[in-house]
Amino acid sequence: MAQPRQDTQRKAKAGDAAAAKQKQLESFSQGPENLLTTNQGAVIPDNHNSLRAGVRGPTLLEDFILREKITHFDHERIPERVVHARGSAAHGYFELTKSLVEYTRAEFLQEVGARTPVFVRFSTVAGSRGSADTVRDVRGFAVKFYTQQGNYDLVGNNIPVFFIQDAIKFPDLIHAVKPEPHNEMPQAASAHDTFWDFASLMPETTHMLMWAMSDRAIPRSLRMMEGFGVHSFRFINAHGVAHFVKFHWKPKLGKHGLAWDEAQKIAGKDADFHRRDLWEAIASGNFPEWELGVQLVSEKKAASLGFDLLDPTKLIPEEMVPVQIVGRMVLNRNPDNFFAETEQVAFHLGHLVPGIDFSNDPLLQGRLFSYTDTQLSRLGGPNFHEIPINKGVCPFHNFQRDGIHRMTVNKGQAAYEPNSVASGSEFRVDGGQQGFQSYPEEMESPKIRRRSPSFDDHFTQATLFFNSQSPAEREHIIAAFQFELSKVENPAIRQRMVDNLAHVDAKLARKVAEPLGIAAPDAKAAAGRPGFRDAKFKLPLEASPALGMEGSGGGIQTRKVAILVADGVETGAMKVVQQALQDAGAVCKVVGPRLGFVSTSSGQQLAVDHTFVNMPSVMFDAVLVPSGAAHAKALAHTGDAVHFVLEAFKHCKAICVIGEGVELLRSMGVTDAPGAPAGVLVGKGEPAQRIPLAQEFIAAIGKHRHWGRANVDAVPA
Ligand code: HDE
Repeated sequence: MAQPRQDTQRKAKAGDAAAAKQKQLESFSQGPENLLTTNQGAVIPDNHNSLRAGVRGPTLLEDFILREKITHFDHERIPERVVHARGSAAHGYFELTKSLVEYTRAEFLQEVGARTPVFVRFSTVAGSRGSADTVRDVRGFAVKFYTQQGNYDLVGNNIPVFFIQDAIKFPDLIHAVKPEPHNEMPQAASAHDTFWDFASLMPETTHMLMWAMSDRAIPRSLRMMEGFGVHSFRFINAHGVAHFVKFHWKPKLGKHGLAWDEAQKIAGKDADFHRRDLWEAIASGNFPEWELGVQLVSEKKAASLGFDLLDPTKLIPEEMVPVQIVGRMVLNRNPDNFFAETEQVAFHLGHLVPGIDFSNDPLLQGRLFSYTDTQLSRLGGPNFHEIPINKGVCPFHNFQRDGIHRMTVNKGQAAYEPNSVASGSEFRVDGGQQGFQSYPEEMESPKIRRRSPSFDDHFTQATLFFNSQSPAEREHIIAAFQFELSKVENPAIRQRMVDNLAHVDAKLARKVAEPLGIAAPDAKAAAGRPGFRDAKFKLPLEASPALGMEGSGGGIQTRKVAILVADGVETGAMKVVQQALQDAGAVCKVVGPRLGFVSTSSGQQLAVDHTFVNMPSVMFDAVLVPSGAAHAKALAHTGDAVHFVLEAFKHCKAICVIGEGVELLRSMGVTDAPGAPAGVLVGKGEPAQRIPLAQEFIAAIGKHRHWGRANVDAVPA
């Protein structure tokens, strides 16, 4: 008979678990050593020619080698995820830095220093597998913890709220945002009629729309975005006492977004921008790291928040309930095989461990059904837990048997419980108190299809979010609404949307409406439409600074700096600045007119990493233009080089020019006169000035972007 899990096994060290997981995955990825064979092991004599009747004759049906190869190829695609199809993932570990013993009995959250292996998959939501990384969209942030009590999945997003309050609206939301069904356009974009039609008819989407139109939806890097569990979950401690908990991942590198124009250009120049960035950072030993934070709320406090924490369109402002940091997550290993790991990983909110439980959030409850169900069609049957990336590191036993793709060879006569014929003497193998215990919440209520009135406020937190942004971030939100709605062909939809926005902020709505060829926003018209609710629950704060991103710091670690060069470049000052940048963790690349070398002013050769065309400015965070008269003149006469700097200027990036490099700025109409635009540094390059210039440049890059920079709209890049 199957044995209950042994305590000793559960207490195995987390390090062993990580090694076991690694071994499990390695054994999966081993291939034939030197000879190609069929899947049955027959050595293939010739992998270039099929079996034919004569050198110019027809191919023979008996060529089992050809048939096996092509048959396997014909079937090597599986259905992509219905949402979150495009993803990138990495292995790593979670380390507890503060014990949560007071709140939960989950074993991996007890002992400070305990490490649990993790696999994390980031994703966009709407696009297909091959779509671009930098589209405007929510990002998935799904973490699988391989704990000694079983796998625990925290399947979250990079935005702490959601579009809808009830799972029954999810298929409608996704049908609206996906490419339109008659022509399958547009790909990976919400800027089209059906999305905004749905959104404008469902005012509960408003808070999430504010986030989706903010820079959160175009992250600079997956390594520079926050993650959220979104729903309220429950922690339950060893005494059965429960607290609501909201999960937060806080990136060490700060939270940063791209410029919208830049995001669109990157989508064409390097559709794998985020995937490459994550891969390269890990491959170069710059392991991304997040802190895990929790907001803990007692049942009593939950009742006094002023909004309902079961409503997934609401967040709990950090100023009301502080986020306590309890651990850190480090991603330190790239996958060995994209399909085997990133594609086949199966997340599910129902992968829980004792001590963590659900709440009655109606969106969460609906997700519980969906995730296993979708794997059945995506991964082809009920045995996907046996795929190495999904397999737990602790033993598991039950009497579930057989089915398509079953790998385990279960032995013995009994596949039922209770039984008396298996090797053990027990009749039952229930785990009792050591097993998963649901929170014994009292329930006696009528069956009903109705929203709670406590879900009726659709605007207060949308306003809070808007008020919490810096002036530049607000402008970005306005511009994003304008862009998206300008792509909506039906003016009635545009009108309905701005009417709704008038309930968030009158000025916001007015500005959004300005270029859209519609009437001024009409808050009253919005309020008269079906589905409109505006209960306006009072919040004890006007703004929550934690909701903005500008100035979130994080240093210049892994930031990419382009050093623009042409023949005649003077490298004395350049090398000092470059060294200082590299010492601070930045990655510098020399970008020139051609690959190979340029000659320096002293007749040396300087290696060129990229050309102005193959690695344009949107791939970099900052630009350095060294001195050298001939070089500066050549750059100023090279359209691609001028465009490079103009574009970096327009995207508000830090720019440092040395000596004659200023020619390039002048050719763009930007001068070095006092009051030069924010984040544009001009140095003469004399020896005593080099280090201070480098330091100023590092500080300017550390600000991420100089969003307030004047006159960027006038720049034709
Ligand atoms: Fe998902 N979601 N979702 N979702 N979700 C899926 O599961 C679903 C929701 C999230 O990297 C699917 O395996 C429903 C919220 C992430 O593999 C599917 C509802 C949040 C991922 C599914 C939601 C998420 C998914 C598609 C409303 C943030 C990618 C493939 C009730 C808290 C996981 C799959 C990965 C994936 C259903 C809403 C996050 C179809 C029905 C809210 C990060 O099962």
